[in-house]
Amino acid sequence: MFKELKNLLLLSDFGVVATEKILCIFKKNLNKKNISDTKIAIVYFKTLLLKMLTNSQKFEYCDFKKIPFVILIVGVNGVGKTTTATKLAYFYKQLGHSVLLAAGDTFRSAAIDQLVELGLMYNIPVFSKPIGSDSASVIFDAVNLAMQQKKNILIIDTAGRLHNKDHLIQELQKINRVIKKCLPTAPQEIFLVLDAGIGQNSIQQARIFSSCIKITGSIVTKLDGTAKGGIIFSIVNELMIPVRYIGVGEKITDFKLFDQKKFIDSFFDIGL
Ligand SMILES: Nc1nc2c(ncn2[C@@H]2O[C@H](COP(=O)(O)OP(=O)(O)O)[C@@H](O)[C@H]2O)c(=O)[nH]1
Ligand SMILES: [Mg+2]
Repeated sequence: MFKELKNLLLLSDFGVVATEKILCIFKKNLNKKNISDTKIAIVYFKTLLLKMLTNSQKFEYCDFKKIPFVILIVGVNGVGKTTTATKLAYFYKQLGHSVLLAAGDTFRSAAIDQLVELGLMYNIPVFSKPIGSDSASVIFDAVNLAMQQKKNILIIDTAGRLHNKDHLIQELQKINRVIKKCLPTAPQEIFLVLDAGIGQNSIQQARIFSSCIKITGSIVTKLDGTAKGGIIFSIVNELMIPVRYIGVGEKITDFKLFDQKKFIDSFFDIGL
């Protein structure tokens, strides 16, 4: 059973460190609780995983009364930031909130066009400036506009250049400063977008970003692919970054709140 569980965790992208930690705690507790029946042990294993996840999955629920509620979307290129910013905007719009999107990635014209097109498609207003504009000035104006128009939520897409850590720190801190200049309590959320498809590399990205800025949650994308999603466990348990939403496809509605219980159950679909 231990060997099977170890294989299951490793094949599901939990990574070596988390796998060993989980199995070690599991074995100790089995002895303590005197469990010898395999079926009971597996049920207990699932409970233990859920408990480990829940203990670290701590965050405050969004208080949308603080208008505008500002959400900053960060992450490296290609992980799905722009798509996710739009999915999130659509998600909140369906709940009845007024949402504004801001095209903070001003380095590539394709990035601005992508957000503007998505906004048009789903009837969500997008604030943008021409390519090459200073990203901080786009963000400054977007926060002011959201305040003027009394929008409930402002979602800011950013560029994902990760030249080096110093550069990243400077850029993120500049954005943070600019937002606070307009609205000292903002951004209320800083969501880090991570691609489940790149497995353990996501952990490294999460480490770098959380050492630069206070990440309040992560959104894990591309869980519809071959990725088994075990990295979610490390993001939450090891890095203490709560996973808030997941992306499960390219369509606007392929987006869900992260459900811990369903997540744990999904690993046992194979009939263990
Ligand atoms: N299959 C799948 N593809 C996704 C998901 N989220 C984003 N993508 C795709 O990933 C690619 C990069 O997304 P984009 O939002 O441009 O990434 P960015 O560079 O971080 O802004 C696009 O082709 C998206 O359609 C997801 O949850 N599942
Ligand atoms: Mg983008």
